[in-house]
Amino acid sequence: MSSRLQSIIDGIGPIRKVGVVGMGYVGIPAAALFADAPEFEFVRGFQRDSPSSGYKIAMLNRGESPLKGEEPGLEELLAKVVDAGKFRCTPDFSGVAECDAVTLAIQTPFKDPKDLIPDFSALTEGLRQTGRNLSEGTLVVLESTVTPGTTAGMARKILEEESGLTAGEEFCLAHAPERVMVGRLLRNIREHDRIVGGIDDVSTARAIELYRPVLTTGKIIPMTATAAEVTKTAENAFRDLQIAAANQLALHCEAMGVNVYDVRAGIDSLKGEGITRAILWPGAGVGGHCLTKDSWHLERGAQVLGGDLWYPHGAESIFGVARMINEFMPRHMVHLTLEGLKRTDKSPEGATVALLGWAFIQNSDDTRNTPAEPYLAAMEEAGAKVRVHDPFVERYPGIEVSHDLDAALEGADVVTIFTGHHHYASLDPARVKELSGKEHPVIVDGRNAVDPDAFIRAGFVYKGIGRGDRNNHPIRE
Ligand code: SAJ
Repeated sequence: MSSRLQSIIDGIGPIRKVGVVGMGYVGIPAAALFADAPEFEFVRGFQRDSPSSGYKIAMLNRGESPLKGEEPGLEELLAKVVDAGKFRCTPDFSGVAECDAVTLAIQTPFKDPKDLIPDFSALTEGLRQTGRNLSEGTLVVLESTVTPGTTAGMARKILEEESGLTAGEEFCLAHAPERVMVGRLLRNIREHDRIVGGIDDVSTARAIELYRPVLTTGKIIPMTATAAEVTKTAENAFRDLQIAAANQLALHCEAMGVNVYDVRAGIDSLKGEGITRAILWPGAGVGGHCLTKDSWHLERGAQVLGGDLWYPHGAESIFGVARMINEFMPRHMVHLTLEGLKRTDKSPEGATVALLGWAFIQNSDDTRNTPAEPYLAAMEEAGAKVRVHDPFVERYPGIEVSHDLDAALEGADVVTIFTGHHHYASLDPARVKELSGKEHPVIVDGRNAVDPDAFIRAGFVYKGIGRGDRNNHPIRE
């Protein structure tokens, strides 16, 4: 424990002034909650005045949220803290010098997951700006999801270079990974347990002081900074693994002529204290900003940090295999589509495909890393004409997204359900067939959205993920 750092902090006293770098899905709710806590005097939101995000500064200073979609309580909270003079957003990073604590919530995508090299450019820029204005005794917290080893490694190095101060001696440094989820940003920060990991005990204690006031039912879970980084990346790697296990089971069930959803219900029935199976849902693929990258952060951490990484020689990491299976599912949707067309002696060349659902997750407009994209590319490669429908998505670069379901279904040889939007559960087989104008249109269900028998009775060729019990049904004339 650094007594020098502790005495500097004792001289400063309790955290009163907070800075949040990065006004996005993570930073905005965090800043609003810090500003609403009576323990803190003011909160500064630091946002680069860039062409893509600079507009947020004025919006936030009017108490308006620049985030899309419904976020219960956020607009009201922002208006409250702005009116109370407790929160302001600024592009001027010199204000970091007045802060007792600064959190950084900046995206860390991968340029290309294959080479496992994350794109830390935005985070690096935020660290440099923070370091240049850092005062002695300030606590710096990374909230972004980072490769294990980043906080005590790259981040520490940049902050020390830019400030001339020494982490653990003259300023505190910690990692407190975000667990926000779209649609429940405030609730998650208040109610989820908060992992808080410092590079030393003094930093951990100071970070606990920062986060405790914003938690309601959530508890603080202290650990080291690197353990916190591993926890965050692993909690998403485990979810990706669970989904991959459900997807592999679905493929097995197709091969064995079994309905995976019956099997899933059976497995899920095994309950009781200490017994868990937590089987998730098979589907058309895994998109989003979290699961598609966090396993690679974890793997890279093990490679970069791992000293004697003992693993079965030549065996691929289970998390890497999980990623491969989840990335395979859109290709399996192509296979089911081609098999369906084959049953009606149709070639994909010139076929019309109505692709229902472009968002990566049901009842959302979020399209990040949508698994529908590789499916569309492969079907167009096979010569099909693909029309995309999504009731929530307004636009997507290079893709025309229709909100008119009837128009999308008009003349379709194939109807493919990629996202489990509630709109698709009520598709009427007779209506869909009439719109398609085909004797035996194909329906490919990637999210168990429709009743196979209703469509088979109407003369459709049905194919569904995991539906080994229906995928080779006789075609009704
Ligand atoms: N998916 C499946 N089967 C499932 C669950 C999801 O195929 O059983 C697919 C979805 O269709 C989607 C993708 O996986 O394409 C990701 O879905 P998700 O529910 O994991 O949603 P995300 O990507 O927004 O994950 C976030 C994560 N939250 C944070 O990183 C803070 C994750 O840790 C949460 O568990 C998840 O939200 C959640 O549970 O909502």
